[in-house]
Amino acid sequence: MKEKLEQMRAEALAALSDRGLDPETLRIRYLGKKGELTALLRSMGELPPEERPAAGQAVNALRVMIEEGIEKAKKERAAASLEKKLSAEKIDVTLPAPAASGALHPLTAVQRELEDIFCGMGFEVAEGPEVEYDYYNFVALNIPEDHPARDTQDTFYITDKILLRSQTSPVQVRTMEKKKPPIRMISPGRVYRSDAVDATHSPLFHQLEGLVVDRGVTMGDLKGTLEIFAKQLFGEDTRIRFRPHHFPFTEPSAEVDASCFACGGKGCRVCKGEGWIEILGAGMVHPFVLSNCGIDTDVYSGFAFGLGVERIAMLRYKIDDMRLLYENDVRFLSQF
Ligand code: 2NM
Repeated sequence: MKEKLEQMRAEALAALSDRGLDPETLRIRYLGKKGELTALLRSMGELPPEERPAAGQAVNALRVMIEEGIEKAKKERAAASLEKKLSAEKIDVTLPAPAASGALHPLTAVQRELEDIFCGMGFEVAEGPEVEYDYYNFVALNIPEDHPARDTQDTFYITDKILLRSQTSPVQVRTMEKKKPPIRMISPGRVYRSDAVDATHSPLFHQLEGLVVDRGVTMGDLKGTLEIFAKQLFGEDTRIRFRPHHFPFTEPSAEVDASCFACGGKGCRVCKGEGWIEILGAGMVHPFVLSNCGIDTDVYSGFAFGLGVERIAMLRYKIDDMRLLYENDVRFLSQF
């Protein structure tokens, strides 16, 4: 019995240290129902009773040794196979990205194009807070207390005096307060109005407003600037026209149309038969606005204009529903 045990211990030790052998095979070979150690345990009944306790202990000790050995071998195998899997799946983060590349969102592309046109004419880009004081959004801009734009129906108020800007003109006001003329600036950015979402409205949209203040700035300067802008945006053959309008912050004020880039002015579906497409609002900065900002109206005058970036993007890319610009559906975006 003793010899058998010794022999089995030696074999088991050799088998356990053989990494080629599956630990599960070893378990069956020694500890399974028909295993060698199980057989040995059974055969103990044939021993004389006085030898049984010692033999039992010896067999048990061997069983514990084999069990622990198998457990250890299993763990080593698992660790080795994990290591192998991990090194096979290793990702080299320094490799170049796959060839598929992203693109600018159409709104971003149009905003940059507009910025480039005005920067080419010497304008500087300025930004300002989207959470504004009603002073900068309305009061300084000569927008009266009872003007519909100031209604809580149309503007998102945070407190009595603080709101989400409904236009980017507060940035022009802040610039005029800070800087002495000459000023040539544009302010692109998000604006907020309490509008229900539909094909042409969204509570968040983007504006780009422009401002020029200097000695002797005239309506002629405004027309010339906007003509160059329209030609660069829609093509050299583009013409513009001014229609009288009213804004509280400009006097005189106008709505500005560009000749239709699709039909050249003959009338088509894009311009709804008009031959003209409205592209922006503009005017000579109201003297009240200039003096509110500390600018001497005896010396300086200015023009300003404002346009909706979504509107230009929709014209440029023939998009008929503004919601497409916000939904981020890749089937839409990947067309740009
Ligand atoms: C527009 C139309 C006309 C405008 C005026 C000013 C400021 F601050 F200088 F008075 N900024 N933007 C303006 C003028 C905006 O948007 C349709």
